[in-house]
Amino acid sequence: MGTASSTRLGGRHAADDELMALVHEAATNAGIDAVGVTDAAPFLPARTAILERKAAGLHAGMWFTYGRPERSTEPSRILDGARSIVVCARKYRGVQTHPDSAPPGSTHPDLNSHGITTPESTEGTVAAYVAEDAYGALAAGLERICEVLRNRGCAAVAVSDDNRLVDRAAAARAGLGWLGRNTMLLSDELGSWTVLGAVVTTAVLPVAGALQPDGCGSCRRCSVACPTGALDVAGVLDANRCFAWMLQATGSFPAEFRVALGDRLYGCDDCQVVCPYNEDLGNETLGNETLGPTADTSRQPVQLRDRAAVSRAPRVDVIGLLEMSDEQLMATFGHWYIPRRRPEYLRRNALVVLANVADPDAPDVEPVLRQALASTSAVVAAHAVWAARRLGHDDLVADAEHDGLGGNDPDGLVAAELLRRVPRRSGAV
Ligand code: B12
Ligand code: SF4
Ligand code: SF4
Repeated sequence: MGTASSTRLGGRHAADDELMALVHEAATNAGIDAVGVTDAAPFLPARTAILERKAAGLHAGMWFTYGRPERSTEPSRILDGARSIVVCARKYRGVQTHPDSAPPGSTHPDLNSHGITTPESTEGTVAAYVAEDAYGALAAGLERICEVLRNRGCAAVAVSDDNRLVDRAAAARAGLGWLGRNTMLLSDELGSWTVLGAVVTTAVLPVAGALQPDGCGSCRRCSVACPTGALDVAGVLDANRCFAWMLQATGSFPAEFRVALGDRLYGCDDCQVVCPYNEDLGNETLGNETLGPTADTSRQPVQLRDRAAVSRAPRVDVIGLLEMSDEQLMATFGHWYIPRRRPEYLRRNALVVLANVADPDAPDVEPVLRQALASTSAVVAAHAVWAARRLGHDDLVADAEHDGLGGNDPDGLVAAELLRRVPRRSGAV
């Protein structure tokens, strides 16, 4: 069983402290907000949790750490002779838009270098971490720490959001926070708007950072706010119901969740926005200030469904996205996790958002629907059928059928959409 408590303090050397001081200095200089150290013992509770979720089908076929749990919970598989893990958290700073720096070839000059804009009415929201290169900045910091350790003759390997390590379990064991009801690593100081990473090393470092007690208490805000009920069981996420996964999965977007998806284009932050530990980013406008983290919010209405309240969520114009060529789209959004690097999946997400948010009569809606209905991608054409019908543009579907819609439909995706009953937007004729 691993530990984060100070078990080696009695035999601690000045050299340990000096090395840790250098590690902290490297981390701080790289903008890392919290550092903890744990030993390299396997993460057995996490392995059990992964196996249980797989057995229950809650992983929805995801690979990541679920693919080979015996590897992702065993640090010595990352580095032979591993003795310690330096675990780091970096808080993302919120949305920084740079309207003047449009990517080359962008059809929408107001897209910034992260492809983010704030257009009039056809906008999709994007998870807050995407507004900046949170993982890139963290990875640079982890590399600095590796250099410090290698300079002392120790081997060191950096991992972050990598299939080889369960980051949250490592962070919790290193004392960086507790695992919340929403499964996020949370702390009093940083909340959960953090990305996590680790340096696995052969150095024997003084374990630092005591295990933090649960801070959720009787709070249930995240469970109540989750639009799909993915967090009904405390600390257990049902990925089949989680938008963050659905938006990254291959195939058709599950029809039963398309309307509930609302304007989410990439990722979902709802279970973090409502968390009282995150009040500095996102939920300050929700009007729930009087509720502390231990308040019982069971079935109390959370006003998150007013998407405007998520005032600092990054946004992308989905019309602009749908107008882009494959090359433009990948140049602008290629830093996102796009399944199999296939632009059709981002277009799929954009069509569902378009159907949920666009004014059906807006002049640029019809052209992008026509273009999508004519797509050679069955995924795009199928979701265009749904979007057109939801927006009351059945005539466009009829035209497309006349022009050979579904000609390239090996998996029957378009055929299935043509048979589906579509919930029409109110106001759409
Ligand atoms: C697979 C994955 C996903 C999947 C599944 C997430 C899940 N909860 O299982 C999907 C695609 C849905 C996803 C979504 C998101 N993810 Co993700 N994801 C991962 C990944 C690759 C593996 C996670 C994992 O191992 N899950 C397996 C399960 C068993 O572990 P766990 O989720 O940590 O669960 C622990 C708790 O449930 C706890 N537990 C068990 N029983 C109980 C009971 C109670 C009562 C309690 C309180 C706890 C508890 O023990 C479990 C094991 O430690 C990690 C990166 C990595 N390599 O670790 C990133 C990671 C977890 N994701 C991250 C982020 C940022 C996100 C999103 C916020 C992105 C977004 N905005 O869309 C959302 C958040 C959704 C959410 N509430 O989790 C960060 C989290 C940072 C943090 N502060 O916690 C990570 C660590 C990436 C990183 N390196 O920064 N993610
Ligand atoms: S990310 Fe969204 S859908 Fe997933 S558990 Fe959190 S609130 Fe629910
Ligand atoms: S919203 Fe409440 S229950 Fe959910 S993670 Fe935050 S403090 Fe815990």
